[in-house]
Amino acid sequence: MSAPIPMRIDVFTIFPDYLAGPLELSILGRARGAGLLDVRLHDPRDHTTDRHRSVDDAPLGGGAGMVMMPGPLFAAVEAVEPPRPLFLLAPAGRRFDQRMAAELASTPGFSMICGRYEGVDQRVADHLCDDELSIGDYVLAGGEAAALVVIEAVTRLLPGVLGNEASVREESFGTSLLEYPQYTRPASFRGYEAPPVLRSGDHARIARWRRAEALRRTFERRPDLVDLDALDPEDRRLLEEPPEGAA
Ligand code: JCQ
Repeated sequence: MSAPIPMRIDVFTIFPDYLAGPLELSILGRARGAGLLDVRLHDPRDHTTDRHRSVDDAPLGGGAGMVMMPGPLFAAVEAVEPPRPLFLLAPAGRRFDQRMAAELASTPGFSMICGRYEGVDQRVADHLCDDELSIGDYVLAGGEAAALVVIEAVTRLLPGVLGNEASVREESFGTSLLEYPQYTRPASFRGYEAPPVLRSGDHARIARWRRAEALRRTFERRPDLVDLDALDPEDRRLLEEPPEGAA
């Protein structure tokens, strides 16, 4: 097999060093080394025109804080014509989730702009970006940590990145279930016992137990993920029957 074309992700950030370290390590470092991932960092400060290389200015109309200027961001993007869609990372964006990670992983690439300070000139969202993306309902100091989250969630889904492709398949069986609890040796640790079923050697029983635990946990912790009416009869039975090993 010939080498695949790597997924290309362009990131526009005034702190490229923030991302450079993590991109060298673990899964991201390996994916890049294997030619599966091509991340390109661009600094809007390299596209400033004034003596101070300014990327932000006071809000029009007054008020506290600083706003990222459109000029350096437009110029940085136009200098490379990065892969699209181009996303602005912002708390007001569309929520990034596993489904979007899988969708993006199936494309040749995409790009992200990291906002900083109190915000970004609205014309960047309106006339430069294709969409706004949020990784959750909290406010970061800037989009860099959010960009890293998106890059990592997408990269681990790229073919050839994880050693064990089965683990990606397995975690998505029934796409939206939480995982069953995992144990390793020792079976008894400080008097805390791993579930005996896991040492039974009965693989069908173990599979049933794991499925039941995944269902039970999801129902307890994330009822929003479970559509009881859509459960298949076997899953419904597993969810209704008392936990194995219960008194
Ligand atoms: C992303 N969830 C939170 C912070 C303004 C574009 O304007 C802003 C961008 C940020 C950085 O992103 C986040 C974020 N998803 O805080 C403020």
